Amino acid sequence: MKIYGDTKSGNCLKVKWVCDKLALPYIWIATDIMTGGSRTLEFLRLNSAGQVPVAVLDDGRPLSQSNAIMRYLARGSALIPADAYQTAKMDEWLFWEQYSHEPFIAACRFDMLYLGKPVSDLDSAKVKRGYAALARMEHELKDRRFLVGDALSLADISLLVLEPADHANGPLARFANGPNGGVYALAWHVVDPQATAARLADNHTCRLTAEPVPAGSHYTHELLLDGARHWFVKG
Ligand SMILES: N[C@@H](CCC(=O)N[C@@H](CS)C(=O)NCC(=O)O)C(=O)O
Repeated sequence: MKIYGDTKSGNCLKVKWVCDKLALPYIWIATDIMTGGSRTLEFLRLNSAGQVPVAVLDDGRPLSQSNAIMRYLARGSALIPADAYQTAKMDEWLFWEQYSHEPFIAACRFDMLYLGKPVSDLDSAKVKRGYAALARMEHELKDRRFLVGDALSLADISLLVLEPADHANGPLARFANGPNGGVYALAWHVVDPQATAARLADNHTCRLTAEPVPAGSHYTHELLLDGARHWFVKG
């Protein structure tokens, strides 16, 4: 299987994490959306929406939309609850993510990470809606570790938030100190950072440190990927 993606994109990382978690083999095709990588004729044949991620199955059939890809890849695994009601609850979160979380959180991340905008230049309406989404997650996770039932599911993976180190004081930072370490702590259920670093080392500049960063920060681990810094809290 091939995955066309950009490691700065949360939607692409969602798919990547599912593959890594389930040890599914794949070839990562780095696609730079800022230089038209998702607008070439070849790419548009795979996804006429011109967006990553796209998975191309071994028989050549393409599949887009991060949550659809995750759902396909994780079929039959523990990442999708066996119980029909619980599965529907997972889907409830996935739809909510696309409508009420991703358009705001991902948009802010895009502006900061891709366009290099300072926090002060972010669209305040989007920041506000992003806050609201994270606040709801914090509330839901107050007394439990997972969004659905008592096990990790695609809902948790879809709603993970990565906060680039450069924006640790940014609009989303205050959620890092939430109950259970906040939504950030979920990352550790999904990503084995050592294995991820080893896997990515072939195609990416990737370094993992376990030094406390920075002094007084809630974060305990740092992953450097293609020059972008991702911080994680060990959950
Ligand atoms: N709902 C889609 C969103 C995909 C999406 O917005 N992809 C962005 C990167 S995160 C992209 O490819 N943008 C390039 C463009 O729209 O030209 C999903 O979940 O896969």
